[in-house]
Amino acid sequence: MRKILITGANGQLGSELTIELRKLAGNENVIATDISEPDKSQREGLFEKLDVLDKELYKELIRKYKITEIYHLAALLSANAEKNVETAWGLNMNGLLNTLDLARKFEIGKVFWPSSIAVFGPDAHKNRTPQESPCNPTTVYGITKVAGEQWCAYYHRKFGLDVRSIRYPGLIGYKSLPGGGTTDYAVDIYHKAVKGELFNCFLSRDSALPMMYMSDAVKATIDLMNAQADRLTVRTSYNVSAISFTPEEIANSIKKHIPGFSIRYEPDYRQEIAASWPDSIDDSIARRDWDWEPDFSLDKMTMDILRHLPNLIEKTSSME
Ligand code: AKB
Repeated sequence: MRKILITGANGQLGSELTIELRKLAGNENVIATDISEPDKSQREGLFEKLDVLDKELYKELIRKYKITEIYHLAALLSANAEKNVETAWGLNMNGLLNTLDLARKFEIGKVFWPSSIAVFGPDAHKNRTPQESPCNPTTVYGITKVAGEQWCAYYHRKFGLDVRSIRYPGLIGYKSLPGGGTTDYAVDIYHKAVKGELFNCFLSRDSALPMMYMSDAVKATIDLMNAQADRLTVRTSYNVSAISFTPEEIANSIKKHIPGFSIRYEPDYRQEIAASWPDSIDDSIARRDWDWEPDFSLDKMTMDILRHLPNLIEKTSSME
């Protein structure tokens, strides 16, 4: 019997992954946790308030629900981390170490932890960055991801813990608001477009970044967690790739449906972060090891978001 605990369940990925895992494992077998109050996506099932730095409470919940699988998603993203260096280091590192240590002690069957394209820095290949590239990030977030990957590999090697990980590109969903990442302009842009507002982009028009639609991210996570352990050759974290585009390209994709949409470019400190990351990623190892394949192109994603987001915004504003 699977008993799943998710940390950071109110976040962009957490809220959608929780819904999918509940469909697969049953509402009564998925315990969503977050440091903040449960949001609307958590109404359907079990929810517990948890600060992942509170190891005693974390331990109690694992014991109480007889947890067999953990998805540890609680973290500060890149742009917020640059503004809160010590908090980011404390949360991103100690949150992971608490998870790995408790998983080992309670013999948790599988652990998932998200890494990021932020592990790469200016010395990595810009285009189709290979799995085995130098990992010399220039951001505190990237440093926590490189160290985290090494901790995952260590716990796997030393204790046999089945911890699996993906280097996510920028994740784009319409169900939750941006969460302090550099790639989050590509979430906000759809909200502004649907509301008929001008979008001020904090990146420059030609700043290409690897990106992925949320439904592909959820699929990748579930596929990796379902893969046979003996097929997995990477125990740091897998490169995965779906789409790559610039702010100008996503704006043009939106303009096909909303011709009046306008964007202004006002790059700030986040442009420097974006410039240190790859433009696109080579994910051939993930394709080989666990048959990874994305479904969404830029235009397909835009169509899907613009089909659903207006209803969601209408519903939210009528509830306010
Ligand atoms: C961020 O922009 O910080 C994240 C990431 C690429 O990991 N979306």
